[in-house]
Amino acid sequence: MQDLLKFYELDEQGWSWSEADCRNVWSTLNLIRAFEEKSVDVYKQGLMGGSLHPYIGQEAVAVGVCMHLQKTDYMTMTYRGRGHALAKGADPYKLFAEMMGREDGYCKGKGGPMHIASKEDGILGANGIVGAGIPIAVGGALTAKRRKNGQVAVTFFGDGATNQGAFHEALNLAAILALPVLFVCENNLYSEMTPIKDSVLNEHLAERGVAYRIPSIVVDGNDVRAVSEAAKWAVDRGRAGQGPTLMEAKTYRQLGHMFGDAETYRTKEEVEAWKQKDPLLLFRKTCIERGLLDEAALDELKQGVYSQIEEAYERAKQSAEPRMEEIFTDVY
Ligand SMILES: Cc1ncc(C[n+]2csc(CCOP(=O)(O)OP(=O)(O)O)c2C)c(N)n1
Ligand SMILES: [Mg+2]
Repeated sequence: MQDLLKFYELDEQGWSWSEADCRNVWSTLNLIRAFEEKSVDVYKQGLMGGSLHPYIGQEAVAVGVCMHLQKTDYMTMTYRGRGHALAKGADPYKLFAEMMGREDGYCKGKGGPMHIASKEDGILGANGIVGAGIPIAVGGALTAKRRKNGQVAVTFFGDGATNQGAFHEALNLAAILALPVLFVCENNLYSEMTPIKDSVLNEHLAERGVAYRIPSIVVDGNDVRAVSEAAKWAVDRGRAGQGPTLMEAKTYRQLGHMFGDAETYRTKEEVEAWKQKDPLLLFRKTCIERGLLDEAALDELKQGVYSQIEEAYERAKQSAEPRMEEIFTDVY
């Protein structure tokens, strides 16, 4: 049974991305970072409603996985899900508009920062209920399997969500029906303020997939290259009708659980040590060391993305508030 558990190690010698691949990945990593930084800034000014759970530090997981998805593939994610939406091709303008309660937002401004859904992008929804997106993705995978068209479903959730019943039910059903779904557990070591070691005895959460006979991979979630290669393997299995995969990506959120969280539960040294393993920093270093992109090219791409985010925000700020006639539409 232990054969089902894999510790994914990147083959440094065999790794080869083109300059174009590196440009795309670097741009998307920065797109998410810039979007999240801007969101924190705007939130501080009181211009956004709801709660904001920043994704800064975990970007490599969304980018490494979503680069293997098509628009038609299904995806669910948590309240920390704007990064995943961007990685799957969502429009930053419509995301900002949603977060600011504007008519042009993905859910016409009624969802806010925690509830992004977009049919045209295959995004079945971010979710404020811990673990609730997991069975929804399994439903998407069942649809995909019946269509027999190679579609897959991916669900992103946290370490804390693996203690929810919905996680276990969803894994079992996906295993028994051999559904094309990739379960991505972003283990950022904390569930709100509770360290994972105080709630789970397993050293690796991927062991939980093995219990349901699901191939399960542990990967460095801050190395976008490793996440990408592991995700490719899993997504290809799904498309080929070989069933589900669980991926545990070890990562870290650099900011608090949510905006305004009193960070008394972890040390400055711990946060600092993880900042040294920042996913953008690591990828930048690789591009330079391998001679794929130089400092100037990396900075130019980064600046372009930061300007794009600034423009999207300014446009969203000027956009229309929902009309009074919309007050009872899309409300259940
Ligand atoms: C069913 C349910 N229980 C509790 C909560 C409160 N809550 C919100 S986020 C969170 C922590 C979840 O941690 P994890 O799954 O590790 O995800 P992370 O926030 O670290 O990305 C909790 C307990 C909730 N939203 N839903
Ligand atoms: Mg967590």
